Amino acid sequence: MKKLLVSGLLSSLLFSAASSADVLISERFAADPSAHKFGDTYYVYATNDQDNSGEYWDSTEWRLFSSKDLESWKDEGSFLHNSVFKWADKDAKAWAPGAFERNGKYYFYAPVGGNQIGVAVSDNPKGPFVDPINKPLVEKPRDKNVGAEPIDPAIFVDTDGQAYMYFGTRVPKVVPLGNDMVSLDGEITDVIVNGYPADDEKKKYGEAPFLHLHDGKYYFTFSTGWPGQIVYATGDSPLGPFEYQGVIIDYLDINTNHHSIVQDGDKNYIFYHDKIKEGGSYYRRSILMTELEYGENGTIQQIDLENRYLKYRPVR
Ligand code: FUB
Repeated sequence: MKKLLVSGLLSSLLFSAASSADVLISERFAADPSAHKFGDTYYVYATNDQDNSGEYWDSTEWRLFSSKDLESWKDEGSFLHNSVFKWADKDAKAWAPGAFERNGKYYFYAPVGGNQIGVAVSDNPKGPFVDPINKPLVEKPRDKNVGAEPIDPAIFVDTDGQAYMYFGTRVPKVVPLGNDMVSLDGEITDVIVNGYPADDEKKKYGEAPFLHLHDGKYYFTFSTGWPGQIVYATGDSPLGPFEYQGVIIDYLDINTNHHSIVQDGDKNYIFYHDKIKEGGSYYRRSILMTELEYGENGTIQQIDLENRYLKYRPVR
């Protein structure tokens, strides 16, 4: 009897650990999750690693996944090809996207190749998307101060309605967007992060910026490089400056990392990629998600990578 009780307790403990553990959102290889909740559905816009050459991130289309409950996931297919951008090179690589919903329209921000970011719009999160401006939203060398590579766009809209796009490698960049969400409304400036761990180049900004607001503080999160930790810095304005705080996801056994955060009521979730699935590699990555928790004084608790319980459940 005592034994039964103990094993019952153990399995319920295991079950509750599993329910907050890492969920694999697809059996397909995909990366660079831009996760959102639109209405009652979660969507993840992603880089399509399954169909690249296996030797580089050279897919030319983006993939979409959806879920009603964050437990079971549906593959919505390759919903957008770079050919939607008529000005783009036909072999231009479809890299880490961003997305945003505003006034019933869905905006998709996409690095095409390493020098341009395009924007596409749709009435439906699954598309079809069209290019409303017929030119890159950001382009090197057309625009000043885009940095080494204008890639990895992420959108944040502040409480006053002002939208910002974060992007860039090696030096993080930010630019205000117009109310139409498809024009720039100011200069591209550098995002300043102070207080990095003492002179450790590896801890500095690499790529994959993201911004969110929690309890009145602005959290600037990013990957520190190749390989990268996902770290966070906080500030009093979406434009910074930010003060380095610590690590959210430590180095994984892979040369890139890329994340996004979904706020859903009082729950928060982090989506990221790893090469954890069988057959995985630097170019064949898998998207995972888990709960993100805040500690005291607005700290973010580091994700426990030792005890990941991986599961994948398709929508039937
Ligand atoms: O998927 C190609 C590139 O790898 C992304 O743009 C980076 O963020 C890195 O994840």
